[in-house]
Amino acid sequence: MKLTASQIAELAEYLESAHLERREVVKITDRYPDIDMDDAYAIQNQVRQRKLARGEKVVGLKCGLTSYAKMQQMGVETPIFGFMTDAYVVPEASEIRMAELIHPKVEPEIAFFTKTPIRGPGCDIGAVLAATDFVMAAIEVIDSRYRDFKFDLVSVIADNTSATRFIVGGKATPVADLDLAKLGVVMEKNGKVEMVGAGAAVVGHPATAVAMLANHLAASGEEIPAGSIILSGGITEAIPVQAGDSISLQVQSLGGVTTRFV
Ligand code: OOG
Ligand code: MG
Repeated sequence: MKLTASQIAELAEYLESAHLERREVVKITDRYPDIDMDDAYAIQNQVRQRKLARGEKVVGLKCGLTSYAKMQQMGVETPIFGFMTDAYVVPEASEIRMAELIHPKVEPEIAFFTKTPIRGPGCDIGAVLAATDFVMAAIEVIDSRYRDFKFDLVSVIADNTSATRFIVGGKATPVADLDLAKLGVVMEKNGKVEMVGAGAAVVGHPATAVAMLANHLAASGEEIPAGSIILSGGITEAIPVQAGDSISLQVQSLGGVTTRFV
């Protein structure tokens, strides 16, 4: 770790205030170029503590930069992880107010709902599937607190991996008869196809991303709790949205989910 406890607390306040006040800020490495991954997760943890103190409840966790396209773009080989609170949940087919966000983008994901805890180290696809109650189609809305949505790895980890909203929908489907790697995904904006992909774009298999999350948590003695929602990571690049845009995601075998920005 390169930062002191008070620097970590200060940066958590800096990022959480930007989130609450919906404004973009200079990325934290501009001021502290030596921040390492442990510092970054420590800042994210304090952002989480601040939200819990505000009365929010953690409902799930997310994996990010799991698609080969995004990883290559960022020059990284491991995904990043964040948390989601009840304040990030958007009911299916309801509207998302642009006034509550900075410069949002949407991405297609597969959401896992856990029925038993998932514990690393050594967690693999099988352990994840065995602990999964069902999967659903999900649209994640990401909204980096950094200026122009530009950041480096440690900055985005500290900023809770740009987490802000998510919508799940379609059919809650048990995984037993699904091949998640082969599921086709089509995302439309205003009725026009914008992104196509398949589950395998996420580290070969979306459940692998969840296993990596469990193994990451194990390093600090934590686990994925039962009853969690896990977003396994964007299958394609994220697309920017504006007021008036309708987004529709179809995932093969899982059905569709829609949302609208106003
Ligand atoms: C970081 C979060 C990425 C995903 O699914 O890859 C993410 C970002 O690109 O802002 O949620
Ligand atoms: Mg995502």
